[in-house]
Amino acid sequence: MPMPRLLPALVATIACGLAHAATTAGTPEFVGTDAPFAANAIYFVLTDRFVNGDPSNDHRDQGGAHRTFDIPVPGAPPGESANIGYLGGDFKGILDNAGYIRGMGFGAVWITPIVDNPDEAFTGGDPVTWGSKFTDRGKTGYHGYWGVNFYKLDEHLPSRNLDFRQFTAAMHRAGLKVVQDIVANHGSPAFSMPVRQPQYGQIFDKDGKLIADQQNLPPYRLDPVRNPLHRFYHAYDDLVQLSNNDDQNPAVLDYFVGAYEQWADQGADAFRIDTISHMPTAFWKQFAARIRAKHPGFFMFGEAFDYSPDNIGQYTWPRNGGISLLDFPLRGRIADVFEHPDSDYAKLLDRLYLTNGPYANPYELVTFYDNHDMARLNASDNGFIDANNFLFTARGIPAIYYGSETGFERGKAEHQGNRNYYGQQRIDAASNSPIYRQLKRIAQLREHTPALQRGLMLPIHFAGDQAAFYRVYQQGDMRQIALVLLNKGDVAAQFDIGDYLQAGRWTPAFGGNAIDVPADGQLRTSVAAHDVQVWLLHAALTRPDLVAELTRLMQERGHPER
Ligand SMILES: [Ca+2]
Ligand SMILES: [Ca+2]
Ligand SMILES: [Ca+2]
Repeated sequence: MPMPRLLPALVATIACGLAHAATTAGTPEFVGTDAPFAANAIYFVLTDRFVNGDPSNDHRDQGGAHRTFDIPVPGAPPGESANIGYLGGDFKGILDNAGYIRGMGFGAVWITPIVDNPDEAFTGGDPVTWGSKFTDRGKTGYHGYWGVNFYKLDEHLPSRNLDFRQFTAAMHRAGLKVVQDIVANHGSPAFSMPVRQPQYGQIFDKDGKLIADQQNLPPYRLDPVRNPLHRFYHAYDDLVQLSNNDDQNPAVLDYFVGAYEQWADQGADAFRIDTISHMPTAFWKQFAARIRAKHPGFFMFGEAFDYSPDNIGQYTWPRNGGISLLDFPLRGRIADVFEHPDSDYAKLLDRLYLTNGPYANPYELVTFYDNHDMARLNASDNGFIDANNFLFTARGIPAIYYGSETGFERGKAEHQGNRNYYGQQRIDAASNSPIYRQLKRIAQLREHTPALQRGLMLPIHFAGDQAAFYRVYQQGDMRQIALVLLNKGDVAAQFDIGDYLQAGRWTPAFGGNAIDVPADGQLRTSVAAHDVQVWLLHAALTRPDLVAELTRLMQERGHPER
């Protein structure tokens, strides 16, 4: 941190003066974020593992001696399985279930990378065994993160009359935005193969011309000075055997800006950026500026797989490109709290960073409890229900990994079933799961409640099995105060809320009788075990201590360097 400690206070003082000047004219604005994308909750699909909507694009005979379809991970215990081949999921499978996803209360679907990946299983690296990490031998590009031509769709994804442009258009008609997962740090595994394999370590341009080739050489043997095909890469390694794109080479930036502009032009609504911390912020600043020059306000969030907010906050700052992030630091605490019934809600509090935190805007972070790169949440059904009740009411943009709505493969890491095929049958039976039913209830509430999407968050009680906080959205004609009460205990809990409670008629969002709260009164209610209540008041803010606290939250909302 290059800034002296004094400066944040100075900046806050200036901001305070500005906010004051702006608000004297009318009703003050209390908003967590104005980013339109934050209105959506995200459903994250590993496309190949969701639903096979079109068997004609499965390419089951692909790869010859290194075939690519249906490759079980060896060493599975009885009754368990994992797979490192393609299993057939495609655009059609997602589109066929757009109603299922939309109906659950999601407004966006994040899909794994769509670009062309190698047509053989990889023969280098370390062998994939049950539960192993950072092993790739025998694996295919079913996950999409091993791009070889970033301008071309992988052949497993589209169907007749369903290319990417047609897919995004159909998703939009179904009320869903498409978040495209993008990679710029690396291509495919590029060395350690016993015999060189086609496409691995190579990159092709828009016209199919070879523009980079690691030639199965270890990075230190690359010769970018003399060999033009080596110039795309650093001559040192980064992640396992993956090629390491040279962020200093302007041709690399041009290539990726061109590719991802193409997909944005074809209807991608937002980007999730893979391995963002493996490229310097200078690269991302230029990348974001060029994408947004054509697509103003284009929302992007990065994956910096790091639980330290000190390390990752910088990516969100405007001077570094203003790219939001997956909220890893909060994710760590969410897993701690909801995997362990005896945990304390207070553990979440200090990872919210609601004032003077490390992020440009904590309300734009994408919040989650698991994904494809870590063990799925290892919680009971009640643990999932409690986690979802928190995720969909607290600050941030919730992202749910496919299958979590039924507790699919809970606790399982990558080569233990984390990425298993979900399939139409499980989707059709999802409503039998109590996790699904409660998720749908709270996600639909968020969908209809601006304060829960983008409102300021004011915590009032985080202790033991209970949490209580306000979410406040006051802008233009919209004036909404939500009081959220969470109980993760096994018995009903009494809440007596008086702190900052504005007088008025509070209505329970899930139905029931309103409560008329007098001035300096209390809202008293009992929240059932593993349940949530949200009370709403639609009125301008008048209670002085509440207004003062929200004004402070507003002024100190982001990092001083924002
Ligand atoms: Ca298919
Ligand atoms: Ca391919
Ligand atoms: Ca790198």
